Amino acid sequence: MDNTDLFVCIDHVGYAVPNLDEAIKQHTEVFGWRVLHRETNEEQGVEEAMLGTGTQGAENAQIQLLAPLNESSTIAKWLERNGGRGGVQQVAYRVKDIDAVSAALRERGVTLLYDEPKIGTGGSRIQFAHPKSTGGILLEIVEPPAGAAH
Ligand code: V0V
Repeated sequence: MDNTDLFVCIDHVGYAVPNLDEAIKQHTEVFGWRVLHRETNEEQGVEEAMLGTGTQGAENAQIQLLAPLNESSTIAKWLERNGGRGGVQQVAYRVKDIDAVSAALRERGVTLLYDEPKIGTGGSRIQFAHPKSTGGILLEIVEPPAGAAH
């Protein structure tokens, strides 16, 4: 796989937030985003919302609000380290073939967190690169579900 084939675009930027409803209120009423999708992901320990603009659908880059589902959630740990305040927790790159991109990244020395991709927003397949191997950014790679407008 050559360099030009790795990523399609930025899929979303993930913000850790202490309270999902309050964050949604701010991002919709102040910033004018709209909630495109909301779900709970038990495995990832998050309650989340995907935000987009009124004229754009999920094919465009989105904002992902991530609130902790419980105290052992990775988002709870992140917030604790950040003095309880929200902030950018991750950047997600969209890919067409997560298995091929994962293999290419591993070959290039990037540390991926999972042996196999896990299930993310809306049935997508997701994988993460550890911040220690990306220059300090928690990088998600996401393959949208088949049939999604991506
Ligand atoms: C930790 N570190 C980070 C970081 N989290 N650096 C940048 N961005 C982050 N988000 C740093 C931390 O400051 C430490 O640096 C070092 O990494 C190791 O810290 P740690 O105490 O081991 O941190 P943990 O235990 O919180 O684990 C970090 C990892 C964890 C990345 C392994 O957050 C993880 O498993 N993330 C992947 C899953 C995830 O984020 N799920 C929630 C989103 P020093 O102090 O050693 O220098 S779910 C989602 O996105 C979905 C469902 C979706 O998009 O579809």
